[in-house]
Amino acid sequence: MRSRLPVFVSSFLLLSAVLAGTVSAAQTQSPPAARSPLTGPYVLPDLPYAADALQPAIDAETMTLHHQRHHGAAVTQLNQLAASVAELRDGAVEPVLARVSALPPAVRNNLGSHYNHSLFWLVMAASGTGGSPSPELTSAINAAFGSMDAMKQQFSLAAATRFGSGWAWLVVLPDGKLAITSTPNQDNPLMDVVEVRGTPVLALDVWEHAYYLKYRNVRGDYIAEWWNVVNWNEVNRRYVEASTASK
Ligand code: MN3
Repeated sequence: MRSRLPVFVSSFLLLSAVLAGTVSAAQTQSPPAARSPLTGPYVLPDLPYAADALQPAIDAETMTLHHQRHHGAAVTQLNQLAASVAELRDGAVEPVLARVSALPPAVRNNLGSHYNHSLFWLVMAASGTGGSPSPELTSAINAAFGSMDAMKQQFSLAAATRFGSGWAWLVVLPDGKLAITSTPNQDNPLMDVVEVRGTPVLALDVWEHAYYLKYRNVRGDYIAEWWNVVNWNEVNRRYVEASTASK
């Protein structure tokens, strides 16, 4: 035991120096360049389908670039940020989003991107394989919006009118009701910086990188086609999970 003492003492001194601000936390970690999506706490998830599976709604080139380059870049950035932001070291997502206002803006952008895209891939499926809205979800949609068509119209409008880059959401509010909202950039309804907070059950990425190769500037056509690849089985599952948690 005695032989471990010097290590303990030097660790203690280093920790004291970090707390005192004389050594930055970053200096105690691997240099950022050494981190990658394969070695950091955050990992780029595989797509749950082939890159061309959602055609014609989403073309294979867009899907590959979107997943590998855009989502991939956010994961790489997060793993670099984890060197200096203690909250990111264990790969946590939801609890960090809930207090993101207290953290550097890069956390809001990159952890938002990672959460949003990870969800986006899952709430889509090849046309004809995503099932349909469950009786429970349908009944909640009817209660909140009047009908499935009215919900789709309101969601599509939120997506179409989001100025610049952002996302449209169907969320379960803390009181268990459904609502539609949209957020700019990579913000999402789990963050403590948005107007409407809730648990997302459906998400649509309306950044230009999500549709420009195929649809050019016509975001409305992308939104209309996208409804054909919604994975209702996953939305149903998330609705049950979120509405149970809100009770
Ligand atoms: Mn995107």
